[in-house]
Amino acid sequence: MIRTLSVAAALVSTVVLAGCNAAPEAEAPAATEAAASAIAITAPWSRETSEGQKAGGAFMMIANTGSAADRLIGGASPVAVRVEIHTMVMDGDVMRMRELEDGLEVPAGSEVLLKPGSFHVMLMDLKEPLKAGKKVPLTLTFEGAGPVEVALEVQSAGAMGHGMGGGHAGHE
Ligand SMILES: [Cu+2]
Repeated sequence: MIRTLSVAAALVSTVVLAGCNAAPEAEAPAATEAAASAIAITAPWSRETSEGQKAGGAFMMIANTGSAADRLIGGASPVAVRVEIHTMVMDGDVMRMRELEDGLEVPAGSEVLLKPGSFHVMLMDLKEPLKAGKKVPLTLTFEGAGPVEVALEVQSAGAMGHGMGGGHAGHE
């Protein structure tokens, strides 16, 4: 009888110890990971800039495969002092860029295309010109999904993007 009890006590203490050891690893909730994987970015690209050009646009397709809307709220890149999210608006006969102060919504289960003449990410106060053929790292920050890293493929000056109806750059 006594013997049985001590075996039981030993088992209990083993379980408790195992529980203590496992505890510090229980961090990132699964929901965060699910949200992060709901955002998928395809064909991120940018256009080369000339010497002295202060800003450059970045374009891509952002898909949200999740069941909740997400929002692109900012970004960062080593080539730019800051990164803004812009849209184009008509001002009389002239199209002008405007910063989206509240970011860009990507509705649940849909895609938003960032392209020349429409929504785009703006690399502000470039530290160096963007050169065709180079890859430029860009971190995009989403309200739900958090930071998402992409590499912008820098295309030649006249490029309109891959397969978006604008044709490819004529040379190369
Ligand atoms: Cu812009």
